[in-house]
Amino acid sequence: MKKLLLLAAATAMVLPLCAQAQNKESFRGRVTIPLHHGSDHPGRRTDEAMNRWRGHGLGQFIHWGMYSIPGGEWNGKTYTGAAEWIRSWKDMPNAEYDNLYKQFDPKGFDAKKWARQAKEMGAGYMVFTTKHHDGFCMWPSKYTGYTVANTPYKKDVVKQVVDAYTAEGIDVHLYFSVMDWNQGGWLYTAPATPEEKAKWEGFKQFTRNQILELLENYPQIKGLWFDGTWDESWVKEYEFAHDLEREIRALHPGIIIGSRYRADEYGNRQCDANGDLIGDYDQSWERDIPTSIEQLRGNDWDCGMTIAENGWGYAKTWTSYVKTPYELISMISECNSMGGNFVLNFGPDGNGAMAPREVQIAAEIGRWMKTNGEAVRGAEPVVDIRKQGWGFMTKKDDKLYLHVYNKPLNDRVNEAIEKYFDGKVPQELRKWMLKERHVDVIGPAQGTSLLPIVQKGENL
Ligand code: JFZ
Repeated sequence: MKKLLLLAAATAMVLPLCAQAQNKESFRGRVTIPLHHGSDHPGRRTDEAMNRWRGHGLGQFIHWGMYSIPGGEWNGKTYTGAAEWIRSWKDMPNAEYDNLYKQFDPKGFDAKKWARQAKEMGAGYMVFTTKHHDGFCMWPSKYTGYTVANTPYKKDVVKQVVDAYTAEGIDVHLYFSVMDWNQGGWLYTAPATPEEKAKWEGFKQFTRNQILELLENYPQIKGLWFDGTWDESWVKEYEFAHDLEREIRALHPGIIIGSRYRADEYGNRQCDANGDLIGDYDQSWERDIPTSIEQLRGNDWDCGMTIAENGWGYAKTWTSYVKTPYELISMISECNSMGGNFVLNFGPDGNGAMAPREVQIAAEIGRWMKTNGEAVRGAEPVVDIRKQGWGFMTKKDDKLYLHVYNKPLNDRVNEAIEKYFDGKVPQELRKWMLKERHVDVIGPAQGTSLLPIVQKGENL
């Protein structure tokens, strides 16, 4: 008996959170180390702006910049890396890339058309590249000449995107790369010499100026999506970055910033030294989906996804596997079943036209969202029913949605439906049941759609 008690005490020390449920008295609280630049709010934000973001379920990412002109090809050769990284390819001289802006005059660019298409697809928000790693600014920044104002096109692209999407009721978040291959002060490693230090200080001010400029120019935006923050130079600027973050939040209450923006004082990125998420949502699930909701540890998250294997900017030729609409739609369900927003990327060409294959994918997703969007928008994960092999579940108010992708051979979905409905399976669902505890989810034929069906059960 004594031994058993000792064992229980030892377990309690190792697993204080589990022990808490069993024995309140032995739990002395979670041990954390004090951090000045760690998470500002362990756990989820529950304010209106964040609840709205969480409810989007589906978003659109757009990568558009000078890389869209070569579209992954130069001098007849195809770059097999991500098309927006073409400048770093040995077969493309930097000087040629850095002069592409002189030909930027996208006659086919129509932000309203993009916004309508995103609306049709069912996107609740969008993320737009204001400045990628190449440093080119899609808005007329006052702090560099390398902007859209100095192209033949001249007009502010970011403004048109923000206005058009906002008018469609789609929230806009702005992508901003801290790493900047054009600004002379950018460094990969922490500055060592006095000259480097001076240059780097200039770069920090430039970065701050540009971010504040975006906030001032486009006050309607709902979030900033930071990238290019992984190098030592920026990781060591945890104090500067944190101060700037506070400044941004004070200027723009409710703004949403992900976990990729800054590090803590120990150099930890995404999560701080205590394991708490830095920022408002977990940005580390890039082209990746967790296998279980537990991996997210209660944090909000987004999943940025490319249609091809990799590559975000326009590519004339996709050199890797291209996902089908069916796969992409199942990813919407999968991410939403774990509370994440699925953000699908589009890469318009140098003329502002969406590639026909992307237009078609958006339309297919839109067709599915039209019927099934209510199982995505504002829907929450279902944590009290164990994950099912046939697909995914979401819920909203008193509705349970079954997203069926792997139809069982016997056409029946056996799931713990009774548990969810507290033993009283509602009439609505009963009519799909072939036997107690078996639910037929095939339902009436929905046109000729080959796309998966979301079955809803209403708790009447
Ligand atoms: C970055 C960019 O380099 C890329 O071009 C694109 O804009 C994408 C959205 O973001 O790429 C990353 C950044 C982070 C990870 C992977 C690719 N990551 O944390 O796994």
